[in-house]
Amino acid sequence: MERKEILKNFQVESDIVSVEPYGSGHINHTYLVTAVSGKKYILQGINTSIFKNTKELMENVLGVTSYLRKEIEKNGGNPERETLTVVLTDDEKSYYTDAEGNAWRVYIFIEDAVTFDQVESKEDFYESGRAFGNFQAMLADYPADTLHETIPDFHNTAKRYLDFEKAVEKDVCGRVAEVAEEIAFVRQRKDEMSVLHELLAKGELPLRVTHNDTKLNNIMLDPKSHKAVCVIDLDTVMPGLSVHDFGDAIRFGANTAAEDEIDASKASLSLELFEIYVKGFLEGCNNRLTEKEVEMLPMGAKMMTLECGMRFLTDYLSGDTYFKTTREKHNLDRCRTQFALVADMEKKWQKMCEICIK
Ligand code: ADP
Ligand code: GN1
Ligand code: MG
Repeated sequence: MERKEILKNFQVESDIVSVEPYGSGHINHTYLVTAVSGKKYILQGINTSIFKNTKELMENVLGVTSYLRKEIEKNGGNPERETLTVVLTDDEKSYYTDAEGNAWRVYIFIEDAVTFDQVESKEDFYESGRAFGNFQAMLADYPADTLHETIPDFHNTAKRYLDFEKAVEKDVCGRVAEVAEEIAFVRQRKDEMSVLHELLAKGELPLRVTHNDTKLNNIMLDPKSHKAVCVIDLDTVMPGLSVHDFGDAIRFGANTAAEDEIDASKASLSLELFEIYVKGFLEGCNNRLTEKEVEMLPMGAKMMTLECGMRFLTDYLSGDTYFKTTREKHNLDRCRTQFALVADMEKKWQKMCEICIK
């Protein structure tokens, strides 16, 4: 269905002049919408093959954003700018399903704020850490049992490993032979994959409301003040581990190479950025993390990097059906940068631990 037609079902201004593809997310189909008045919106086609239950997904988004709105007001902030605002449909629904069954939603566009696909300044990275930590702190008393699990076992690394082995076994594209080295890399680290969940099961790590997708381009920063404005991409807000939120941000932002760099030898952990992020994240969490959580931050970083690399590899083996790709072997390149980063973290392990517990 034509996108301007889709917008007619939402409470947006009627004179829309343009609808352009926007952003570099790997999952949803995002468009920047501009009205004659200059008012802007974000239109998103929700990826329903990944998020199977749109109603539950949007219940989470509305629940979390209305809670955050109150928290932000309490702190004297501007909720229209500091959290996402869902624009409802004409019949007051949070999303619209078109004739082909595609689900669409609209957010108010957050003005004078940008997202980065790589760290351009240390201060920005520190700010992003503070904001993701603060996001967790603000949701500390959110009724977690009302949240739907939008993607079950999202950061259950051991379960992700089983999915990976299934993809190896099926080898639907005949790509297994080409990635023998990467497969061996994963298998060598199999035993570590359950460590964090075991600590959770033993009650040594607490279950919190977490974001679960804390990469740098899921946070908007003010380009003038360099302050974080808004945490976005709330599709995976679910009960989870704080160390995973920390770790996913490190995986993306403290890597000296882009996630999809073709030359994986450029990937390494910047200990300087790691240290800055630790500081920002701990401050943002209001120093509420338990001693065990702080001790496990390096493990969170390593597991998120290994898990993500394994997910890219699984997708490559399965014919690139999950993550958006724009070139051949895109997922394989992504996998290789993640594994190179894991290997570098292993070399720098001692330093990473010292930084966290000092
Ligand atoms: P995906 O799940 O595909 O990553 P996101 O929700 O992260 O989708 O959106 C993709 C990109 O669109 C973001 O990285 C950001 O640049 C931009 N974006 C999303 N929501 C907004 C918004 N409300 N205001 C401004 N830009 C936004
Ligand atoms: C996806 O949606 P986006 O692009 O912010 C993915 C994350 C991965 C990331 C890798 C719902 O994030 O889990 O870490 O790509 N999101 C989902 O870049 O699978
Ligand atoms: Mg995103």
